[in-house]
Amino acid sequence: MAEKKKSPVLLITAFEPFDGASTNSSLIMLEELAKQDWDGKVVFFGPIPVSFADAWPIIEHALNRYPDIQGVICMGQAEGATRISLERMAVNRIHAGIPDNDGAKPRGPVIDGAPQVLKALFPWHELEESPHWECTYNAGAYVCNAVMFSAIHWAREEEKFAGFIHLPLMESQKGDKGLGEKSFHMKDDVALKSLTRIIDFALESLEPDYGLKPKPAPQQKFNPGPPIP
Ligand code: PCA
Repeated sequence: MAEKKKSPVLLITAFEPFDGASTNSSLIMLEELAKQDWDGKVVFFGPIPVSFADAWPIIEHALNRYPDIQGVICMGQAEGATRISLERMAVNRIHAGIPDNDGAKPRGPVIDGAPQVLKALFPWHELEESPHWECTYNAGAYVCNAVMFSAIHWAREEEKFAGFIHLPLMESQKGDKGLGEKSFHMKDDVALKSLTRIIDFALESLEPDYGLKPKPAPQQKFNPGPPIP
């Protein structure tokens, strides 16, 4: 009998390089993560353009291709970070300090009329502590924050889950002239092992038993009553 092909429940994305760099740590990690066996539960998608106009529509289009998808985790690079940052909130504000890869430098709300702040829907605060990751509360006001805000907004409407992870530079990026030599560089294998644990945790949190979503009420037993004479 042909086995039903598994459909993924979690989409993970990463960005292309930006601001004169030729690498992006999130894309390096996406490629490594995609080589691992996730039992068909995770789909990896990238590179996402560093574009205020195109990034979220491209991710949303990808999400719509998978009928069983429950959540999305977007990853981006944060030069200067010394740990993996599990972002816990996004602000409804765009304030680009540098142009995006389309040359745009917009300012204004991410989504008109939406709340000022949206909280990540993965319960990162319930993940065990590690020297390699931490919960953080400022995803900036550039493309990553805008994508995070849009992803959470989508997830709330669709009753799904969304989160954002910023990654430090990786050791394998040393020599990229578009990045600061003096910035902290994390060992690639440390980042990969940490992200593997973080994604496993995200998958656990999507299980109905974890309790993020109310369980469907048990079916009422239908009592047909005595037969009609
Ligand atoms: N980092 C940028 C955008 C793309 C990326 O990887 C940011 O933090 O907004």
